Amino acid sequence: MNWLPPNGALRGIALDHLLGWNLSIVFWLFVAAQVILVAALIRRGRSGPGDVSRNSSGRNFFLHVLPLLAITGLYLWMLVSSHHLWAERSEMSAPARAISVEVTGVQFQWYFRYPGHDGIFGVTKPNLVSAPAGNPLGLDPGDPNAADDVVSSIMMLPAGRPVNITLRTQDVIHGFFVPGMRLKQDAIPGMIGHLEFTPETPGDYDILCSQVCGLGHYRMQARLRVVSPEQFQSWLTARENAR
Ligand SMILES: [Cu+2]
Repeated sequence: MNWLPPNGALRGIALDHLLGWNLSIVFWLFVAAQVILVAALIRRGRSGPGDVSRNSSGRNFFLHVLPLLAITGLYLWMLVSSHHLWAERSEMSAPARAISVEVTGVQFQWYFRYPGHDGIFGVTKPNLVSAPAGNPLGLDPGDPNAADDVVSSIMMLPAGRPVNITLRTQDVIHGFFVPGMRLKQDAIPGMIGHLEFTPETPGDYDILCSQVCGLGHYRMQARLRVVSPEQFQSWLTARENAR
């Protein structure tokens, strides 16, 4: 899987391996289907025209039922193993330790909001949304919970801590895509999405939009910076005090 960008998330390598397994299984099933198809055509060609009485009723089990059962078992394994891994990745073993971030897609930018000291996201109102006035998410100044909210255009995260993402969009469908974290989910208008992962390796990662969301789609990019817990705390504190 060396065509994938370097992984920085917990269980990311396991996901890559599963992807590799699934792709190779599907590839060899495809090859086997083509071989069987060609072999059947050759056999039928040799038996001559009009000779359609040959059937395999006595060998039904080995020819039909057994391969069907084997393939069903294979697909069940793929289903169960991927669900198992997804549950492991999303598992919030220590919810109190998880850090909450709200991700909002806007044509053509990503915004990241941290709830601040109180741990509660303040109320936002669509009629207050104004990027030129410095309030791109429409934070309500009348709500005390909004007073310490931090809004950023870069996503800062501490390494080794689970992240609980709330995903929103202000206009059209956007796709929150972080290849380095093996993360991809659509933000749907009118819905709130949830996504969990744990960044492990400090560094910079690309955040893209995976849905063609308009003329500026190509430049809808942001940066995820994974730093040490101390660096993250000092960044967050500086942002909170700046408000
Ligand atoms: Cu977009």
